[in-house]
Amino acid sequence: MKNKPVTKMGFFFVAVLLLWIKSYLTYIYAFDLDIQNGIQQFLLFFNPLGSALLFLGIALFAKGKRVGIWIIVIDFLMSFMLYANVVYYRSASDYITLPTLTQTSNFGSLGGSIVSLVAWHDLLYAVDIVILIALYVWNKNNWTTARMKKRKPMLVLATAVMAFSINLGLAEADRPQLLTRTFDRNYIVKYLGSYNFAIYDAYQTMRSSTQRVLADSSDITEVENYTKNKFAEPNAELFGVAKGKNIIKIHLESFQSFLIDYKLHGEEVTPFINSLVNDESKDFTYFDNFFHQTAQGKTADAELILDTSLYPLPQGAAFVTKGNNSYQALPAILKQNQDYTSAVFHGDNKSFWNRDEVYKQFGIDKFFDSSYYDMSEENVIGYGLKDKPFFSESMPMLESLEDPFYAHMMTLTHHHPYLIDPDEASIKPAETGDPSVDRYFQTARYLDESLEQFFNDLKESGLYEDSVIMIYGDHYGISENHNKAMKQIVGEEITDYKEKQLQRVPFIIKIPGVDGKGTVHEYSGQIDVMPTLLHLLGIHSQNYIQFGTDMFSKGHKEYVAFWNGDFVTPTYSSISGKFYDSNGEKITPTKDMKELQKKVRHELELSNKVLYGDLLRFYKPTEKWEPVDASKYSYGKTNSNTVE
Ligand code: GP9
Ligand code: MN
Repeated sequence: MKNKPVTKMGFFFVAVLLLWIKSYLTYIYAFDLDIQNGIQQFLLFFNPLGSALLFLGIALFAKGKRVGIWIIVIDFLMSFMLYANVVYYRSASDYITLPTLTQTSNFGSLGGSIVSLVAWHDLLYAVDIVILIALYVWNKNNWTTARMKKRKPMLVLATAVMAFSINLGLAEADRPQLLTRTFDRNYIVKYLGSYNFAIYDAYQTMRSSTQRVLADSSDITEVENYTKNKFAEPNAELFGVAKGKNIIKIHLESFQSFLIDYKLHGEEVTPFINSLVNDESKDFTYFDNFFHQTAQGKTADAELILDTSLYPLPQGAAFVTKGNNSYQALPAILKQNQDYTSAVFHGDNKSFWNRDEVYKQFGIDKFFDSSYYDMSEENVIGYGLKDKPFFSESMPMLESLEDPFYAHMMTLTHHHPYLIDPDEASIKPAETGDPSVDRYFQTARYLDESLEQFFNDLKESGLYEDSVIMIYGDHYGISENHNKAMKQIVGEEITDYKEKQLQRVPFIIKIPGVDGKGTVHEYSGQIDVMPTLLHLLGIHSQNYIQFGTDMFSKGHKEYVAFWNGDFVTPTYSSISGKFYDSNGEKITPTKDMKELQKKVRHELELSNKVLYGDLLRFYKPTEKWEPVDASKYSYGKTNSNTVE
């Protein structure tokens, strides 16, 4: 029987089909992509098609029989990239990015073990290429030497673009702002595939390195002058009171201050947090005019602001786009000044928000990510580990840290869309008819209960008494898309002014040996936390590049700036360029107000410059400051999680 020869186009479609199947099987078997719904399932299957059509399609422009060679070469390159990711993933549970390729330390640590990471059955990754080569050899003699008519490859590329648009559209519907907010490599691979991820990564890296190349050491001088001038002298009574004390910093996910003392169905929503705020033992100080200052990077921005006293970037998360910058962050400063050990506890994948990269630059010694916790089904909801098992499983790890430590406990359950198992909900939902607003109170109650449980455990372990305990809300939980429901919750129209007022999050602190001040009404924001802590520990902060000021200082600056140039003060606010008095009435700005507006914008610009230009690499804050060596750190339970 005589076989019909395979045409060039036939050959192309076989290649597309094989690459498509191979990629899909790889996604399923080699990566742990945490597929949660039908759309994600479909996209995972669908996304290699667009990439295969696009890249292999380029080969169709070649002349004559070379079409076949080019298809094989491109197919080989794509397969090689896919396979390299598979091998890297086996060791790092992460995908290769350009910065990881250039950090020799990363691949250095992989080098020795690379042999142990490959297996004989990996040859299956080459099966399709062998098939293609065989097909090519058998059929090429039947192919013409002429170039194909442009119409065909153009049609293929147009189909590829269409497939990609459908892919991106569905991905955005399931996960809004997938590309602009730059959350997690895992998400991009899940939604768009590993080939598109590589392009996205290359684009981000190139953009970032141009900004970096254009900066030079003189750029930091203007910033230094500005922050030194803004600096507020420490409060002499409190300077150094917490020197060498353990610090336990608790992140309340999506917790807005309006929850405090709020009553739903006649019940307090967060009775435990309320008891700290209205503290009778007078241990705690609560700042009720404290604002979150985060932008698109949400949680990651809150972490950035609190640990570096820099503003978030207007686009994307600096944790991701500036994850390889040099930083002079709190963990490293505490280590270098008072030999602190730093640790982050969080029941989510370590690569979320690029934490496993940026934490190295912060000098964070240990990162207890989801690989350290029991992530079985009953323990997990929404994004990750439920807060109650999170806190209880964290206890032994917390106790294992060497003193003094700076420990950051990051909760997660009280996160949009505020899912909770019915048997764990101890308060009825609100009744606005907007499901996420209604459930917001239930997960807040759950968080409150988990915090009480953690406090009891801390007391039992003996860690409570002598530690600084600091609690903060990371960002809003109810966005302006829910203003209709929020009107019912707070009992008034959510105007632009009111919306800004709702950006308050709690800041609550206990300093051992110091009486709490009850509720303090001073205006402050997340940017002020780092200098405040440094001064409590007896470390002068004026030499570090910081945009905030010590909240306990008499010279504390009472304006809170937001990434877009808005700001609030105790007497007036500026929102989208308009000015309001403290009753929310529009006012004509005075000269002073306009001046502050200018100053705020300038301040934000300087902070952005630091991040865009990676300017801290040029700056030596103190004589003995040693730049952080990222190669000393690695995270995740499978790796050695130590710094020494
Ligand atoms: C995920 C968690 C949530 O690890 O930090 O991030 P968010 O969506 O709040 O930025
Ligand atoms: Mn968050």
